[in-house]
Amino acid sequence: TTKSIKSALISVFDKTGLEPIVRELHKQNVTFYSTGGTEEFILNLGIPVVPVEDVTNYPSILGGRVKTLHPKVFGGILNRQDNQQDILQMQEYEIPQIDVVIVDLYPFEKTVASGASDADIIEKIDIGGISLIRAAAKNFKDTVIVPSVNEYPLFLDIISTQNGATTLAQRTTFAAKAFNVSSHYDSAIFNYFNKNQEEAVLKISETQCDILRYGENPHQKGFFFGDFEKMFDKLHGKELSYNNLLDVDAAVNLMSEFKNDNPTFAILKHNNACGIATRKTMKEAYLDALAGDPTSAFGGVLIANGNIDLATAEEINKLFCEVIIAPSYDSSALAILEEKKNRIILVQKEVALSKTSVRTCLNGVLVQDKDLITDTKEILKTTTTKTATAQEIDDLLFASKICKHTKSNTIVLAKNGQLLASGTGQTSRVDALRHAIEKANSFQFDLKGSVMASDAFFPFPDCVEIAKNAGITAVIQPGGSIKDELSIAYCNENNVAMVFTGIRHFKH
Ligand code: 93A
Repeated sequence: TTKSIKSALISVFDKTGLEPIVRELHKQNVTFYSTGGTEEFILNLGIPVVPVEDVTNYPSILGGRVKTLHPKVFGGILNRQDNQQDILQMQEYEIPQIDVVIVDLYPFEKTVASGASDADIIEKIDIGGISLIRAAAKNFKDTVIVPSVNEYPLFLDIISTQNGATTLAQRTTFAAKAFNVSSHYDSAIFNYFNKNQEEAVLKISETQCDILRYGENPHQKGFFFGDFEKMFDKLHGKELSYNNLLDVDAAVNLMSEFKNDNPTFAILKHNNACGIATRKTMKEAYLDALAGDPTSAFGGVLIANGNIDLATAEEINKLFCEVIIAPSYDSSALAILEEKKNRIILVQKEVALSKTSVRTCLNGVLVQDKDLITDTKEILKTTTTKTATAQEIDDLLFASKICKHTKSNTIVLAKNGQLLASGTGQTSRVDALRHAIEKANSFQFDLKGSVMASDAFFPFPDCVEIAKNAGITAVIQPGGSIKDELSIAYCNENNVAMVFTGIRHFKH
């Protein structure tokens, strides 16, 4: 499985570091094939080289777009040396054997970063080079691929210590590097074409990894694989922690439900909303979000669906909070918010959120579509004789959006565009409801005329009964229990309106 190199095809954009390789291979009597600029470079070293044009009997055409793309070149790379048919065809078509391919691609990413014109960027999409890389890597049993300048030192070391020979293991390693180069290159091109973010993608990139201070707790290591800067401009504050990132994720997902609504402000703790309100001004929205649970708000993550002005910032400044997220800030507001050294201030950019979620499970991963259905007026089915009032419908939909982004089992209580309380992450729905009522009462909310949202159906009529007794007048839930009728009957007897959505919103 050890192969010695007798011929090399070299086509590199960046000629840096090429000379010692060419000289070493030349010492070992290797025949060189090369493209325009690289050929000139080798000739200038006083070393003979065969132009690819002489192999293909074809000039470089279309301004260099087609140089190496030819069966004589790819045949020389892709033929299997233990395949009789391949050997015969190599003779029949006079295809030269190519033992090593050395490529350095057109610098696509650098060209994009330089702010070059679209036309210049497109010309930097390497087609021939990437094909050479993939072909040689596919045929790693016979061919060595050196897919970028970064691999020159390793390759030089191998050929000079092993007399121009490579082992199968070494060629396999180079092939892996090659596909890393080609997949990274195509991802960069994808990102360029997708700059308007029409394709929201989940990206787990090993090149974009932030080492976090620690994981969920100080004794756990933590990393973030992703492009935070693509989604946020960080204006101020300390480094984001693992838990901050999770809260920021929960916050932007929650707030995406209220994007086009009146000023809306939410406060999150442990990935759940502890306060959220929609009002005429951002300051009112903040104050009513805070009123939802001023105790939990301490150290929370804050998010607004619109600009944060001075009046809002003055109120926020009274609270100790970890992170503030908004699409924009008045400069006077920023000046105040930046007074606290550690407070993290983020500008959320207009970037689409991935439509997929991933989490580890049993030494594997669970991947799923995110819950992208938002309950709307159109899907509501009234199941009771009492129909919900217009205000109640608004509140039911408001509560259901919060419910969708709260850990199951959950019950959300709301009134007049304000979260009054929620029960989150309980093992029983009754517990979630009891907890929510107790919480709302503890903050002196009057639950009379408030509404209740449930992330899943009621298996028994106990929840509607407890809700009614607390003053709740309208309920939204998916429905679908075999005992739905019991809950409906209770509501009918007690003048409660209930709508079904048909859509469950578990979040675990
Ligand atoms: O425009 S290309 O996609 N068409 C080709 O057929 C081709 N073959 C090699 N670009 C092509 N290359 C690239 O040319 C190589 O990847 C390398 O980056 C560059 C080397 O050109 P030169 O030797 O003329 O400097």
